[in-house]
Amino acid sequence: MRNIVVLTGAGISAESGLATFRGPDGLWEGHRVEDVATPEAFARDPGLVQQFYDARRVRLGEVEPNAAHVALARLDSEWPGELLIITQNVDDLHERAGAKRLLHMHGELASGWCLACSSRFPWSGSMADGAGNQCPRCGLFGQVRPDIVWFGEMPYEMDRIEEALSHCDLFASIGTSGAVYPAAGFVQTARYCGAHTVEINLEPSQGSLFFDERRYGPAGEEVPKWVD
Ligand code: BJW
Repeated sequence: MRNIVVLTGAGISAESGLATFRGPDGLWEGHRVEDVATPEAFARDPGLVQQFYDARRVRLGEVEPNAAHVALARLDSEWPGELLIITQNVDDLHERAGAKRLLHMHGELASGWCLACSSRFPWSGSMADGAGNQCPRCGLFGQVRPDIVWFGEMPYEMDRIEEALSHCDLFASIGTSGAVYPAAGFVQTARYCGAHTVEINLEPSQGSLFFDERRYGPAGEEVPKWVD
């Protein structure tokens, strides 16, 4: 066993205090994620969408990585073979725990994207506040959007992901419901290419039948046990 790919979703950050999307607390002020995380929603009501991400950016400053993030960072630092952590999460808890071999396929809360000049840059403030929404590169106001992959948009680094999936020996999926593609299909790609597949979740996901091994319980307990 040499090459490992780990896919993470909102469930790995739940014990840090960040709400998942489709759980009982998965609504933001009555909105489903499918209603705010789309280019159409942003075109219709940019203020609402900016407030959704502003609130999550503020919340991110109040939480810490948990034992599952720490265990994966340890795996990253100690594993001698290839390893790639693909997170669907837009939080920065993996990197704050020390993970290095990591990519954010759905973007990052702490990144802004200017629609006027197309540049991307670190972002920590509010975007809903028009006076604060100034691109640090071109200087225009009101053109910075969250650097987040919404429904209908192409997730980041798909070529690198496909390449890693095609030659991994072990694929682990942690804390994701398997409701959103293309990430939900990664287990089938890895399995087709010969990998052993493991699911770690509170309960069986929508794709649970595609996994060779299933471990059910809180990520903060199950991930350290699996890494050990
Ligand atoms: C715990 C726990 C604990 C709780 N311990 N576990 C095929 C069929 C039909 C539709 C499509 C299709 N292919 C594409 C689509 C369209 C669409 C899609 O998938 N729609 C579905 C609703 C069907 N996909 C897209 O539009 C994507 N783009 C795309 O496909 O481009 C074209 C393309 C084609 C071919 C190749 C490549 C590309 C883009 C998707 C963008 C998703 N964006 C969001 C929001 C933005 C980020 C943000 O705001 O944060 O990303 S949606 C939201 O869902 C977010 C998440 O990353 C994503 C996944 O959610 P996740 O992480 O699984 O969270 P939950 O809440 O669903 O589940 C949490 C899990 O944790 C649960 O299972 C709990 O049990 C568990 N859990 N506590 C362990 N303590």
